[in-house]
Amino acid sequence: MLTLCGFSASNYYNKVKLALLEKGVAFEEELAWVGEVDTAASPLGKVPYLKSDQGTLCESTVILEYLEAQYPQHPLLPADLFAAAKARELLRFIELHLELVARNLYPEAFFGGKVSDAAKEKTGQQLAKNVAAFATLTSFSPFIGGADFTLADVGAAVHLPLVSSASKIIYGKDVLSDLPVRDYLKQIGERPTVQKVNADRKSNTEQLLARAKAK
Ligand SMILES: N[C@@H](CCC(=O)N[C@@H](CS)C(=O)NCC(=O)O)C(=O)O
Repeated sequence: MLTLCGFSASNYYNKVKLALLEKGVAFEEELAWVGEVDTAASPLGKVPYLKSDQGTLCESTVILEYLEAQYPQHPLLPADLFAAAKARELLRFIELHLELVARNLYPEAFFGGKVSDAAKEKTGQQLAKNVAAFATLTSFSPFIGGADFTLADVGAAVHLPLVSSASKIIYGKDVLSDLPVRDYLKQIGERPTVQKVNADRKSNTEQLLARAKAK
């Protein structure tokens, strides 16, 4: 049995959770807040990490690749190797060039902290450039990279809402608003798997905020 460790407010945790649900692979969840992580499994103390009969794995994309290879059912990568690489390209873009850049804004956007004006400006410039580049790779017809739901959609489902809301809160404008992201998220939000992830995210976020208040 696989055990997914972390917490459901985390977008990286939800990326792996959504892939497991889409693939129909049985798993259990183990709650591990930041600061309570088993660092033998995740040496940087980050979530998610996966426990399996063979040992533990951290880094969400590594876990996704392992799941694809180990559980071929309901594939989330096309059989054609080039098409699969294109899906990975899109996933990498979303994570590295959108989510990780927007993450600079999260302390102020979501956690009551402060981000300097210089950091906001630099992040805004990077996001503008990266969103324009990202747009050239997307299709939204109907899925983010084309006809099939792939790992790129798994990443998009959990990361794009945060990029949108963080930029909206900090700049008063959603950096993704020129792309059909809202309609796309609405459409994939109809999948039962995405609904489950989002419902768990909401209740876990309430727990997270209550914990932060109590500290
Ligand atoms: N590259 C990592 C990123 C995971 C990550 O940043 N997780 C956040 C929660 S969304 C975390 O654990 N942050 C705590 C920390 O960095 O100390 C992955 O893909 O798994």
